[in-house]
Amino acid sequence: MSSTALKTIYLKEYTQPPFVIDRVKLHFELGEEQTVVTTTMTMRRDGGGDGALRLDGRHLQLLLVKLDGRVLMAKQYEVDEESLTIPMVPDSFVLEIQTLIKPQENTSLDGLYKSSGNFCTQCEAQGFRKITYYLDRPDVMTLFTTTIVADKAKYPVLLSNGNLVAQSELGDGRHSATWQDPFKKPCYLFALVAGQLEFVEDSFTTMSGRQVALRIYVERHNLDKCDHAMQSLKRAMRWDEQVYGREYDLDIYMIVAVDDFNMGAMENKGLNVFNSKYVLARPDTATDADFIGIESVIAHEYFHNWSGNRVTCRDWFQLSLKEGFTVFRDQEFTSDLFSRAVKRIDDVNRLRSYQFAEDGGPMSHPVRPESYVEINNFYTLTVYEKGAEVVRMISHLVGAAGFRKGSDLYFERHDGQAVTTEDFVQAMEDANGIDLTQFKRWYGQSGTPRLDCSSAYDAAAQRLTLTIRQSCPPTPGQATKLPFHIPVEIGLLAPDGADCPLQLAGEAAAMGTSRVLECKDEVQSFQFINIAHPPVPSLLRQFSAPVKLNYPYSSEELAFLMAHDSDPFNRWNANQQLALLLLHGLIEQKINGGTFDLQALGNGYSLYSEAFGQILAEQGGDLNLKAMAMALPTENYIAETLAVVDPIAIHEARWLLRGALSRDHEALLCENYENHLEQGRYNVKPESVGRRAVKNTALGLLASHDGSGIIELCYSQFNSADNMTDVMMALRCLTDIQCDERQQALAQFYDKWQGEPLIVDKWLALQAMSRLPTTLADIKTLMNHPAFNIKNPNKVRALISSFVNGNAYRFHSAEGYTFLADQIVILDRLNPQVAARLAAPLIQWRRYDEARQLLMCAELKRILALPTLSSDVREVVSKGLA
Ligand code: B3K
Ligand code: ZN
Repeated sequence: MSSTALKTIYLKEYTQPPFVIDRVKLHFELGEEQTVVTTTMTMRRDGGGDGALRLDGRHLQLLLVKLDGRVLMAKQYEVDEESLTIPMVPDSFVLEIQTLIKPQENTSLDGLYKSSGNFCTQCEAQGFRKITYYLDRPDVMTLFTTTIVADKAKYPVLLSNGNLVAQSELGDGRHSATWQDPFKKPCYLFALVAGQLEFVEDSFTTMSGRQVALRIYVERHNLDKCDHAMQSLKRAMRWDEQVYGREYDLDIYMIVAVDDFNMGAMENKGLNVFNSKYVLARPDTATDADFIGIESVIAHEYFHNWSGNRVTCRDWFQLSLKEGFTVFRDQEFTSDLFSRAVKRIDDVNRLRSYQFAEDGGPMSHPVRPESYVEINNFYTLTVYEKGAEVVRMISHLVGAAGFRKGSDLYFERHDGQAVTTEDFVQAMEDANGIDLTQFKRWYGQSGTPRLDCSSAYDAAAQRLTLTIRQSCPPTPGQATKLPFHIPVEIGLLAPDGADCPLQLAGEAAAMGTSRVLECKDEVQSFQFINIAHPPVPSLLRQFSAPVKLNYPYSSEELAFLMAHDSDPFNRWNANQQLALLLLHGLIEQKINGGTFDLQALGNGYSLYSEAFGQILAEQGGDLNLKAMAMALPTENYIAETLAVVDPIAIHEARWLLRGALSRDHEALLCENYENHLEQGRYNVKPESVGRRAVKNTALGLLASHDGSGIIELCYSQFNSADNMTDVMMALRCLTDIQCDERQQALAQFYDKWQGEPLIVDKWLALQAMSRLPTTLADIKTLMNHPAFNIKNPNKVRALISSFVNGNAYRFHSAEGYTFLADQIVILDRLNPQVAARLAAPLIQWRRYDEARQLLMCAELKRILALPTLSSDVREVVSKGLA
């Protein structure tokens, strides 16, 4: 896109497709110089009318158009940058189109492209139109037959969706394979892979007794890193049968790992293409977090087979229909297999650290957006993570059994269809006999709602009145909001720490000790009776809604909740809120020009420190939870709670508090380190992961003050560890300390792993996240290192995204902003999707002080002034400045 005009697409302008494609045959001749694609579509008009046929297409060289076997002359059709239009077509016809493309030159990694010499595709959302002219929209579902022809020596493996129905040798060194997909699908789920790949194989017997072949295709040297992915796939298949009653529907399920990929993975029917980061793992090459991430992404893509493929989206405004629901499904899978509380804390941390910022910034949009310029800019935390929260709230409202009834009805009613979020909610309503009309505002209103809560205890009446007032700040295009339907799960803690039985005024008896209050009005009061002593409310248990909750807790009350709340999420959250009170105090001291003085903050520090000591002293229990309780709020979440963000003050305040805790509890931390050293062979069972998490969190804390022997301890863990989790933590600590061991360890690590791209990414990311003052200079040097390649998104994420999104302390400077803008400009020409994503921190400029605002805006304006700019970057930057 070279002009400055952006074309906006609106949900309200949706119309049904005027044509149906009953069948499509695709024929690919893959070559080094060029690839020729022949597309044969059997089509008919739908819904009357006699309008022209307009097909989407981009960057295509059109070779031939045939209508019902007759070649059309150039004057019989029109071609522009975005489409091919044939003014006159009969009511039903066969259209054949031949296009020429150059996958080897495609650096956008969208459409057909090459990665490590192999051909692969990414068609969601609109990559198929870069392969051939087509009705590239998700509500056009078709039966696909795909033939691939290629040089056999270079591309021995030829894959597409569905079942392999024919193979042949062509005699000239080339061979061909034909795949047929028996399920109708939109073209965004089409996939093709051709290359030098090998596979590991396993099988799965479905609940109805069908055998499914499972294959993971990788480059030969990675064959020994597929086991975890394969086991994860089988666990996901079983879980979806048990929890949702969903069975796999083809005879083969294939996963291909590629190194160059814009996102995590893609759920193409029967042929998932994955970023190798979410497939490859061995104890010595991948961390615990990598193992858990692989299991969750493998499951996510598998779950899409029903929530996305069998039932797909009518249009791209409905993206959260498949993404929000599938994220919810993968979250529940991890909760069931790993630890519910830990998973919830992880997800809420991400939501509050990143999605809240998006929802409060210039790109804020509803879970179901109303308009977009570039759909790829809407694969966001809001559509995915907040979308999952919206599905989770429905599950809170209808309960687990009601949710299953709703999902059964949804899948049964809409199998083979392209539908909307309305259809999803309708199924939940119909299956449960409830009215979710008001609830649907969660799909249409953007912004993070705020709940202001207060309570009043009446000792004479033994009654507690809890008042909840909801509001939602204005967001772009939405000045005012209507009240949301919010499930707020609560409990009340008696002075001895036990949960009070809950009885609302008007109820005959108490029911349970935790319950979901349904808030629908701007202000609502709830009266709990038979409460003998003033209780401490535990609000928003399990984080039952994606909101910002305020309640005037004292430090003592928070310490009390930390110790006694029966809801593990809220125990952790009380810990975070108590730490936040301290951090806010410290940040204020710094901003007011003073020096940090913990003692000037009253008894807050002693309360927190005491509670922290108790956590360290605890024996047994969920060690993963313990590790999380040992961690202070993330810098990004702290920023989220401040009116004006000062990243330097935030980092330094947090660092000071870490240091103080670490000094005051040095002995206990050392004990925790020693007591949780691993015995036996590495495994990723929750207990083992938890032991490493506690040990390494202790190490990290110890490394945040200059205690004696810490460098030696880190360096020795780095050298002796038999697993990547321990190596990485040791190296991460060293990367923050200026010492000889830092240089040695970084050099040793690179020497050892330079042949493994995913491990080199870790090495780059650690250096980008360092708190040392030389970080930006080091990054600039690393950009010229053979380890870096700007065309590879994993490398960009490792070195650049880690820095700008995860190292606010070193990023927020004039040099940091200029550096980022420079990279966006370079990347825009290579890979607009990746470039647009990088702009996220800059468009948040309104959150900072005036000096930073000016610097950030100047960089945004510099980008926007460029004569050529992709629509991806242009949309984000122009909305960012609006
Ligand atoms: N559906 C894909 C994302 C495609 C991104 C297109 N820009 C992966 C997923 O969410 O499962
Ligand atoms: Zn998805």
